[in-house]
Amino acid sequence: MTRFREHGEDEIRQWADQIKNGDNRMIARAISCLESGDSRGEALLEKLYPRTGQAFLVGLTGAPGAGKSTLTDRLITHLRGEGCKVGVLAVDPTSPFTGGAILGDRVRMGRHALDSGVFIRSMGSRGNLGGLARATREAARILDAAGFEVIVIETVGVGQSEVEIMHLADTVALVLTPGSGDAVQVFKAGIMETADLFIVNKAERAGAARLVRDIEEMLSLAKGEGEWIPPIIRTEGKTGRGTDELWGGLQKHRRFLREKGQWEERRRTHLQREVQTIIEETMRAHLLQEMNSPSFRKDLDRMQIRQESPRRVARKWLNRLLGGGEEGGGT
Ligand SMILES: Nc1nc2c(ncn2[C@@H]2O[C@H](COP(=O)(O)OP(=O)(O)OP(=O)(O)O)[C@@H](O)[C@H]2O)c(=O)[nH]1
Ligand SMILES: [Mg+2]
Repeated sequence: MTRFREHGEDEIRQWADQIKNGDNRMIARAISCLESGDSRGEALLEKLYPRTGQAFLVGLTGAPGAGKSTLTDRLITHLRGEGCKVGVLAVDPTSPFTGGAILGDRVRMGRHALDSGVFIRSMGSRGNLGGLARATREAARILDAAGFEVIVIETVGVGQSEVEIMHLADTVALVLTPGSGDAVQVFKAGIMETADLFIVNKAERAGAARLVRDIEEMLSLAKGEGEWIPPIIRTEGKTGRGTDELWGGLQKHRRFLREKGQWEERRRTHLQREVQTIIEETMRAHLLQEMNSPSFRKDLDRMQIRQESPRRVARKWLNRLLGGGEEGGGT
């Protein structure tokens, strides 16, 4: 944080202007900074933050190979037809690749590569999920500031990772496929509740109708009066069939949230969660550092010979972490 000053204000301002003008190369550089922890990323975000909050953030999740990228590609084409700028962040928590495109996505969405109204980026984790979620959220903000109106965040899998990533989306769509046993998995993992839309992709396959019925059944158990009832949308990524309905469903959900006052509420919840996460991660890092100190090892010794209790030691270190000073062992 103290390195802020090293990069001139001018450099950051200029860079921010280039991003606001939609310069995709500078956007890419900014995201790289955020991924690597380069302090210019944080400085840029400070500058750009007032400009953000405009984009519609769509989370697209589902099992590997469900067709998320194919559908995203269809959605891009559809939205470009309406003159809408689209950003895509393909997040793969299991992949160590960052900075470029994961090969498959380059193939799947590559035809938009020369369109400056489209920005596609793959983001992988270098082992730390929290870091990936943060970088993704911040990358979305860069795109938002650059005037991308719809930002699709594609993430793979079923588990903690995409639940975390989904906490940054306004609308979450879950992609399921016939015959994969997905629906049951999803139900068990409690992911049902986080989905605002269900997409049954590969709908040309036998078993699609059955999958729709299964989802309907689960939904009827789960949802209460007056709440948003997630639509089930059949798509065929391969042919593009259902893309209109998919975009229609996303828009409808956005309208619903706005009309019910849930749009701002959801975003406030996300902001609170974001701050909480930053504080928790920072505190944890400090704590682990403190626990490596000779002073903490002395406390360990004292606890072991029963001179001090764990609670008392914990309180002492908590006070220190919270800036309560060196109260010693007397509290
Ligand atoms: N039969 C059929 N195949 C489809 C359909 N949509 C996509 N696929 C194929 O399914 C495969 C996986 O599609 P992707 O779009 O890469 O799936 P993904 O969910 O992005 O996969 P990961 O990013 O690896 O998790 C590709 O070979 C697609 O061509 C569809 O509607 N029907
Ligand atoms: Mg994909």
